[in-house]
Amino acid sequence: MMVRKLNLNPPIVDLQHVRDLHRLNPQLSNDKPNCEGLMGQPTLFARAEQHGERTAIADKDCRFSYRHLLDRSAAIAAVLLDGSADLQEARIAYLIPAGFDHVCTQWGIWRAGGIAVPLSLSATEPEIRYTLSDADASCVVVSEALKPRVDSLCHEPGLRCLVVEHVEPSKSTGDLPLVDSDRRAMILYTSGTTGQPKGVVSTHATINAQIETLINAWRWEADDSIPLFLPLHHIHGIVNVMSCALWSGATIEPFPRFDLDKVLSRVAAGAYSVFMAVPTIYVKIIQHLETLDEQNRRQIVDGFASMRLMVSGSAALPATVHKTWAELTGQHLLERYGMTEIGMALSNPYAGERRPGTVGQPLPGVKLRLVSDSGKGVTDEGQPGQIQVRGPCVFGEYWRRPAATTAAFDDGWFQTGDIATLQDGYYRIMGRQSVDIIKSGGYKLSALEIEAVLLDHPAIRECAVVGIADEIWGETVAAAVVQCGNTPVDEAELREWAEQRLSKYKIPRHWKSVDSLPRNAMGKVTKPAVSALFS
Ligand code: MLC
Ligand code: AMP
Repeated sequence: MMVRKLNLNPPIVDLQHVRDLHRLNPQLSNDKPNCEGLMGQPTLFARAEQHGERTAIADKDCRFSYRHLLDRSAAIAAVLLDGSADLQEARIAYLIPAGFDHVCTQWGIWRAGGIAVPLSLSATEPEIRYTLSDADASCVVVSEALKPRVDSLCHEPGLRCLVVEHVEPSKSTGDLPLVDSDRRAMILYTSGTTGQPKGVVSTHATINAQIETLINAWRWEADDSIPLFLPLHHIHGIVNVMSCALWSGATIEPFPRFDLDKVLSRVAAGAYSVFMAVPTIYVKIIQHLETLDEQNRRQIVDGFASMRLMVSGSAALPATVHKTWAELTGQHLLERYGMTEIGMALSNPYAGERRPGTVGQPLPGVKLRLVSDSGKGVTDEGQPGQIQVRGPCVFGEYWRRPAATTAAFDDGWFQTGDIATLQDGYYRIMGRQSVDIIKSGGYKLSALEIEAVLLDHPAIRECAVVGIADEIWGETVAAAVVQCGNTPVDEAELREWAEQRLSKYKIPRHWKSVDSLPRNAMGKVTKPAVSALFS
């Protein structure tokens, strides 16, 4: 894969560009919440000052206070600045497991005026290379243990590599820049209906708005405690869990990944008041509980029962799972709907009926409408329409893709591509417009991206990737392949080859070798017919 030269010199903030963004998404200016921080630093840090000695992160045997976070992130900011006054929105990527160093790095980037680009711990080298190149990152911050994953990239001209453990605690920090809330803060890469992932750019104001609406709707408190096991290159883990907790003065217990036994032993110990996960995790826990003896099961169930809030999102929670969970624990899971580009948009009520199979009502500050195929607003009960959203939570732009940004908005409304109905005051997600988007275990995958990689295999002439309904994963990836020549393509060899190029969760679980792909009269592959091959 080709990589563009990485740029050492961060660009000057383009104020005209900021103004253009506000024109495209007028809500960025109109509904701006009160998010100016003390002394020009983002609000999160002013709040952290107030939380002072409270425990922010309980990591194995160590407890880190908000004061520790502020001190350490200032030291990291100073090293990133390296004598300059302001990173001026330079893109700083980071590959660090959940924990103290992860948070301090994200905060350090923000405090130095940079744009945070979190990398996926599951990413392969070509995927990391793509992200660094697309974001035009000037620096990658990495934990010592993960350094081998980026070693080969650190020779790229213009890319600085920084091992986070090497940042000296005593480093004098000097003045940190003033960072206005309209400045760009984060780029999250998301798969879409076009081949390669796109960077979703959020400003500090957008992120603050995404946090504040959840703090109010779900009544976050300083006494809350939450496990953090979701990946930190996606909005669910970053905003809903990590940032909401740290905004509130609550405590996070980080895990590098979802480790069922470790998480459940802490649940049994009554460690948490809030729990947020994707539906796959609830299904996995239910299956696991069935294998336990009564005493162990009871301890875990009691731990869940005593929590004040349990949330499910990122994919549809089957009504049967909602019901089973309620029978097991007495907890009615609060299902909500969101997206990288818009934060959280719909939520069942904190107080009030949480209706299984629905995603509730618009969150405070979120304006939402349903639009039919013909472009008309849907007003009739039970009629489907595409969800469109506007408000201060909505992102500003796809990174360096002005045409894609323009195409994503309809007169200031972001077009989600998700179809919903409204009945009895509750929204219900009915599906997606695109057959090329797959949701597996809460991860959004692009069939086109996976197809493009598979087509690079010398033995594959054609292929079509689809999502197949699955009880645990929601959907799993399946690939129909037409091989070149007569030598059969070996599935194990294909898988191993794909593992060098794609994150494991993108690799097809089902393969089918076919003589030709089903196509319509226009010669276009018909994805429903491809799905039928696997039924
Ligand atoms: C892991 N595997 C997956 C997978 N996750 N395969 C398909 N889809 C996935 N999502 C693979 C592993 O690599 C492994 O492969 C095998 O499945 C079994 O692994 P496991 O150990 O049993 O699974 P685990 O590692 O525990 O992962 C499951 C999971 C994880 C659910 C914890 O997928 C996860 O963290 N998902 C959350 C994603 C997320 O945060 N999405 C939010 C996007 S933001 P092998 O070959 O080794 O057997 C968004 C907006 C919003 O959507 O509204 O929130
Ligand atoms: P992402 O782009 O990774 O942020 O994923 C966002 C997508 O996840 C949305 O566009 C929806 O398709 C899906 N999604 C999120 N929450 C739900 C939910 N509660 N029910 C159904 N789909 C959901």
